[in-house]
Amino acid sequence: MIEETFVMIKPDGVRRNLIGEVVKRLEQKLMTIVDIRMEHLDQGKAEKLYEMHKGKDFFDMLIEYTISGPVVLMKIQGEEAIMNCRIVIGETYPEKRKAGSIRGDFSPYLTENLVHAASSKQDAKRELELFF
Ligand code: FUP
Repeated sequence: MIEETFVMIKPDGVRRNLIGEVVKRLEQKLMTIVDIRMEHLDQGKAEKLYEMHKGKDFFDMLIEYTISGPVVLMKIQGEEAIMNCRIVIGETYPEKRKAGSIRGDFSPYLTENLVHAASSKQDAKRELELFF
């Protein structure tokens, strides 16, 4: 089933000139970018994106990192796009990441992990409404 989802290249991905790499990997998985823009998120928008983590010990650090530079916001369309974009970006925890995923190939860190992708249908809808 064709779905739409939200993917964001985080500030470290932009700083490391990995925009093209991320876009290439999404497109080679047949995910289509239907909208894209660059933005430097303010604290309010970053806190909305990560509202499910409010109150956790890593929340403040996560927000500070998310607003540390411009990000690339993308609306992605494709077959089972929510699941397939998650496969392309890789696992949350470094010990679970596989080589061949973006996080697995480019980030050894838990927080600075280059890219975000919505992890459920509800999150995809909420995040797309927040940014597009
Ligand atoms: P993910 O969907 O893979 O980005 O992971 P989560 O929604 O669980 O977490 C959001 C972000 O918080 C992740 F990108 C990494 C970061 N994080 C931490 O910094 N510390 C933690 O203990 C858990 C997550």
